[in-house]
Amino acid sequence: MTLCRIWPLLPIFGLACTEYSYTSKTAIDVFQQNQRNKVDVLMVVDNSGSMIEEQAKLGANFQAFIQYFQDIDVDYQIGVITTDMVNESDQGRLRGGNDEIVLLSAAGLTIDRVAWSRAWGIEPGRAWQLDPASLSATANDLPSAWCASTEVYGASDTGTPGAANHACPGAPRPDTDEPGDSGDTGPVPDEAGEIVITEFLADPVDVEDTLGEWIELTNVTSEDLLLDGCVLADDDINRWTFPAGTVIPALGRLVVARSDQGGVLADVLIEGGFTLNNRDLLITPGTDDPAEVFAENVAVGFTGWGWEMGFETARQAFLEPVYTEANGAFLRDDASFSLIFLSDEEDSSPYTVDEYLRFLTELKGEEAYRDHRIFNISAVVGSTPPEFPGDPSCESEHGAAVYGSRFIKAVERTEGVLESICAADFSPIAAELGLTASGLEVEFVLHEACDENSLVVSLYADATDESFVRELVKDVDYSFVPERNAIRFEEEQVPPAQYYIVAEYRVLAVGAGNGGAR
Ligand SMILES: [Ca+2]
Ligand SMILES: [Ca+2]
Ligand SMILES: [Ca+2]
Ligand SMILES: [Ca+2]
Repeated sequence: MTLCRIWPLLPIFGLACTEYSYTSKTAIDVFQQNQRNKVDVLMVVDNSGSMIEEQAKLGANFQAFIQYFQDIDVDYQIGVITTDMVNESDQGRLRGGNDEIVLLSAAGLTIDRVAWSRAWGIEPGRAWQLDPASLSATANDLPSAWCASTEVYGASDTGTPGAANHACPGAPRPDTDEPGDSGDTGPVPDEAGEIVITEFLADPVDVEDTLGEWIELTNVTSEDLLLDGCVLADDDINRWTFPAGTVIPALGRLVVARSDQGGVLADVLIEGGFTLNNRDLLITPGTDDPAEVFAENVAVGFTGWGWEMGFETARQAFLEPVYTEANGAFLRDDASFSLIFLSDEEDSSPYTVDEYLRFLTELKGEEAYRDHRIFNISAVVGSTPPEFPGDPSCESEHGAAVYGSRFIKAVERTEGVLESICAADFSPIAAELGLTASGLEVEFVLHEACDENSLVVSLYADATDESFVRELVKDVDYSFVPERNAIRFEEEQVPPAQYYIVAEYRVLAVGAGNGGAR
């Protein structure tokens, strides 16, 4: 039997050749794994009630999500918006730069709370400190009471952890008079007020955020106070309890730090990752501590409006002036675009799915209608139709989800990924979403009807004989899908970008089948 020469016919993607022998015809198909160099990802995360566990599960799986981006060196941008069309800080605006610190008593009362928004203009390497003239738990609710510290304590990070704050006049102030917009509607009366949050460093530059973030608390009473059972929390993912016996001295300060390696003399170390969000609207390969920023940004809270409008907020994200002013006109012409919905409700947006599909597809131009690698929609929603109308699509330990038929229609039309919001483990889901966004191909359709038993699949690093990697083992390294006459790779098996996959097989005679599989 004579096989046709593969080389030097390579590197022609998708080249097929066939030759005849006495008894059968043999085909050789050559595929090259795809390479997407740039990917823009917009995640639309439901911020209505009942979504908090799902947000946390997604946030914890950043590494699974970007593993394929890292493997093939994709230049990625990941932004997050909510499904909320009512709150003015939402409505399609990218998340990022919002966070809060809440100090709770053992009984759960708020001792003090400070929420900041992206409009504060928090820059890397600068602690934000309360003006000594505003030393109270209510006065510190207003952005105008805060300024960036101008005193350097480390190599370059500023702040006065454990020491008196300097007066604010002359120092950079927040660019807003609005209180933090991480879900609150204005200054919140603090119920106790004996301890005041007086300074924090959210984005250190001298060391990693995981090592260098800290919070300064000030006791404004003339008694030593015991912090047993007191909690530091934020509006969504962070919650940490002070160790027993922690005392903040009368009229003194306490520095709570994430490690003792940040150049700060810490009184208490936070165990378990209390995170202060940076002002990153987009996560990119250059983002410091991207997993933390991702977790904070997808933790969009649960106080959003009850009519979830994911398609409409996605549209608003690209309408002026929001697109340029709030979202930095982030889509790149030469990048593919993946839109990912995460919701346990049906979409309530005003227009038809077709209208949204047309608007979103046109962001990437004519070609995006034909090539879904350029634009696709994935969804983690209630993914199976209920048996009886009105029943939930699925239920998890965190509640029930409504069938997301509008999202599913968009997923099917753009060949995205559909996953269940009720899944217990989001790690494989995050990996699958990342795989789709990466543009790597998982299935290769053979050009001739393949006799499965004769199939030999080999992997090459490039278009030379010498780059032969190995012969792949069926049902171990790949599977054959008779229904589609295709070889398929599951997550861990997917060939690296730009590698060549060479399939040799006997062509089935007309009328023959693969063991009756059809
Ligand atoms: Ca306060
Ligand atoms: Ca200080
Ligand atoms: Ca941070
Ligand atoms: Ca936080």
